[in-house]
Amino acid sequence: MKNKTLIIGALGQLGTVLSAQLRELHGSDQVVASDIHQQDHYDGIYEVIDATDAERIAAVIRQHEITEIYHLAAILSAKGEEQPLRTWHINMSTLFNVLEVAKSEGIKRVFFPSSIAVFGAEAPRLNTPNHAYLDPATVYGMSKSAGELWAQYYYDKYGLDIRSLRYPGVIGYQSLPGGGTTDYAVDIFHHAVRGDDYSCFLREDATLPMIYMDDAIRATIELMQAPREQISVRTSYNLAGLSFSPAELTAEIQRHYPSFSVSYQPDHRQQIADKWPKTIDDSVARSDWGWQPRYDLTTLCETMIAGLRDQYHQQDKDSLIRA
Ligand code: AKB
Repeated sequence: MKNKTLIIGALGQLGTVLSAQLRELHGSDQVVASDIHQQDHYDGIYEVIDATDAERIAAVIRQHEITEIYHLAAILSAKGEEQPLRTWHINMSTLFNVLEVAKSEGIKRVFFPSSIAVFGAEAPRLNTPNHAYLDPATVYGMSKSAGELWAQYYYDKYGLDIRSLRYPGVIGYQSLPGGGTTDYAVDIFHHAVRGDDYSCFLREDATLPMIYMDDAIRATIELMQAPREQISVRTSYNLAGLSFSPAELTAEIQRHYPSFSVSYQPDHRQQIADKWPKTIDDSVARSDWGWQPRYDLTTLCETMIAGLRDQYHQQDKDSLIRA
């Protein structure tokens, strides 16, 4: 039987690109994208799902005979701190809904994204190992680390084939991140390509783990396609792409835009970044299912700039046509 996939949170930063990629891989009729907002012009099958509503998830699963779920909906690190209890409630209730519905509807495989936010002050900040002590300092990180344990629990207790990655900051031109500590690394490109200066909310030396979108999507699909016996981690796999500081990223962008100027006004997000790893050891993912990133800082910058230039160029053309 063919897989039929449901993506929850398909309009988010990762979901936008993952949905398109899965449609390309499996065919548009095999992928159901969903999010909380109504979409009038969506390029594929689309359903409105508020993931706090378990009944609605179950109804869509039955209607489309779904066999596999990617549950991407969550409130991220920086935004989550504005309303801690609401963040906990949304991140956990949506996960429980997916786990319970997956169990009762006999879903074959579930993907649950975790994050480097699960690490806190007690984990080594350099080459942070997969099995480091977890003491997250944000509600988002707490919800991801609790979620990882629930993933393990559903696997052990009910045999649910749930798989997970601890994403670093994801950088892509196709979609915007919303409410994360690593968002600066996308914003900065938009400013550079538009010819604007940029004010960075992290310190210039705030090195963090990041990954280019194509690598993040490929890792997700490779993990989901790996044979079951190759998956030794049922909490979540560390995933590394590259690591850099805002100053290093700025210098690389300035090779393309020499007059691009960045100032640094660290805010509350710097305190979150201060507790996160600088570099990640993803050797378990590499040895279990062959993970290997492809993008370094040079290729990431070239690809981001080319993608955004095209996008802004197209927008300018569209607005000329409308005028
Ligand atoms: C965030 O900054 O909150 C996210 C993440 C690293 O999980 N991008």
